[in-house]
Amino acid sequence: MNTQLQDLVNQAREQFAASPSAAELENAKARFLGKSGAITALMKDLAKLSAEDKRAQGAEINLAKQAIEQALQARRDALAEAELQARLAEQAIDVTLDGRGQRRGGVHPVMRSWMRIESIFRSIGFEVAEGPEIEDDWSNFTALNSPQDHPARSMQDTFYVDLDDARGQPLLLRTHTSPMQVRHARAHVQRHQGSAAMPDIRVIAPGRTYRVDSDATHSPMFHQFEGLWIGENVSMADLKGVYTAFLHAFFERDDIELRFRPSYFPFTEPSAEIDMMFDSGPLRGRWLEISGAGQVHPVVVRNFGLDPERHIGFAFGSGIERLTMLRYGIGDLRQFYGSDLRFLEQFDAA
Ligand code: 2U9
Repeated sequence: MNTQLQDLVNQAREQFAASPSAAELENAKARFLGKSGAITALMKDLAKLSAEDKRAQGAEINLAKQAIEQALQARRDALAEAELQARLAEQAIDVTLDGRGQRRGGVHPVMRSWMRIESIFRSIGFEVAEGPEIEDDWSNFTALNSPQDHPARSMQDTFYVDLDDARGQPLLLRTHTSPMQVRHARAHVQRHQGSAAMPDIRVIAPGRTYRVDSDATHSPMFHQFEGLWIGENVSMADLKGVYTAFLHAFFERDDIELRFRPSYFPFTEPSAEIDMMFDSGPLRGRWLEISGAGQVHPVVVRNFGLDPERHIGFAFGSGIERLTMLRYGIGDLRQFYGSDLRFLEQFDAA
């Protein structure tokens, strides 16, 4: 190969080696082997030579062309290999790492209480009603004897939803599960319309509720359950009997005393706060507020579709977090919502 061709081959090798990517390598290739590349130009010049020189020169150019093609292929292979290695390094997994394993989940302490409450009340003949967390104004307030602009509404400052329902009523996050009780009671009354004697309404409504309230003992979202028993001869004495039986079962002990303190709720009259006291243990001798309750207000009974002169009964409402805190001796409500496994794991075997 003459020195001119040898120089060309060397130049090609250098330029290929200096091409850092496939695209740049293709540009370098075009400078030698492309339509207006150096080798192609030499081929064209052959036309001017005699047949003998053409053969000799042509053979040399072909040698040079083959050398350049070889160098090109070698560089292509090297670039592809480098790219593969880079990708492998980027996606490398350390197969010597320990596996993540599978942890067993546990039931949240508030849910444990919820489940206990349902099973205790079912065992004494109550149904369980659950329903929506977004309610309309009538079901959450008006049906429960808190008409619009009634000052009692401010006892339950609530979250309004930026929408009205189909009838133009404001929608809100329920402040208690009472609207579910109203719905259940109305359906019960309709189902037994026309029959000689209506079976008693006996139902609890557990669920998430919402209020504008936040400190160590109040959370904007909390769980409560409400109970309702309506019949023809159901009294506050029955309320005391039912609630005492519930507390004995819930805390799994009988040394619990109860007292009713007069109070006010728009949906009950008379109304009471229920306090309880343990006769032993660390909380011994302290009255603890545990629930609100009362005889269902005649306006509410009428909203069930019943005659309040004939149908009477009681309702109560208790916070599930509060009961859970007393059962396990938890001091701060916010621990329930912190998702701290060290806290939650303590209840796995409870
Ligand atoms: C209907 C009629 C009346 C339910 C009641 C309370 C008193 C009460 C609070 C206790 C702690 C809610 O979780 S809490 O903040 N509840 O004080 N609730 S009487 O009365 C009803 C319910 C349904 C149809």
